[in-house]
Amino acid sequence: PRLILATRNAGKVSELRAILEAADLDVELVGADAYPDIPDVKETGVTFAENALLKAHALARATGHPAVADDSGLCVDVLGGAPGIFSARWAGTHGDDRANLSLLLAQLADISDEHRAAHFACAAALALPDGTQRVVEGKLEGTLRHAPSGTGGFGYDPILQPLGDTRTCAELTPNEKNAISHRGQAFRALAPVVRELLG
Ligand code: ITT
Repeated sequence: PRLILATRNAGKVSELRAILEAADLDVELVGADAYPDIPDVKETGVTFAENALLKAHALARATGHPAVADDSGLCVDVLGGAPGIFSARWAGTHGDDRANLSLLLAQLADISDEHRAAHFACAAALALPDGTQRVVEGKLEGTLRHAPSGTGGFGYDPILQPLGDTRTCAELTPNEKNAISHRGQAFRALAPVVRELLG
């Protein structure tokens, strides 16, 4: 069967392909780019799980194929969990990673190292055209650097240093990041569910 990757974020697409291919599912992974006429769904949920389900259902309904979606973000303790579900548009323009990261660093400029705890969160949703749905979550804990470092990954990767590492997520190889990341955890947990429901 065909499994639609219900995301238009290129960074997510490459990570999802690697994570789901390693799970060795018997599916054909097809990006949302194959369906350019399907409009973007409004992310009106108030949680990562709600938004992931909205995206998965929209693509499953529109394509007639099962779809998986990711909703994710960076949650900063000292900001009460912000940017959270607003991570992709923290500085105003959706998907402007550079502006989002700069604004966040400016907001945290006076915060000392011991108060820079943060985590990446990811909700991974599966929806079938008949309305069946599943959602699972993953989390990567770390601390925020004062300046970006590294060129890998996307989004806030250059400033999040996972607990137990001396590098930022942008300094990890793709495989190293996927092995510990919020997205890796969530989609590895979703893989057996995909296998079960899509047989
Ligand atoms: P889709 O809705 O099309 O999937 P999006 O980029 O709009 O793409 P989200 O609404 O889930 O997706 O926003 C996720 C944002 O959170 C993303 O733009 C990054 O800024 C941040 N983010 C999520 N996962 C990340 C990761 O692994 N590394 C760095 N930043 C991440």
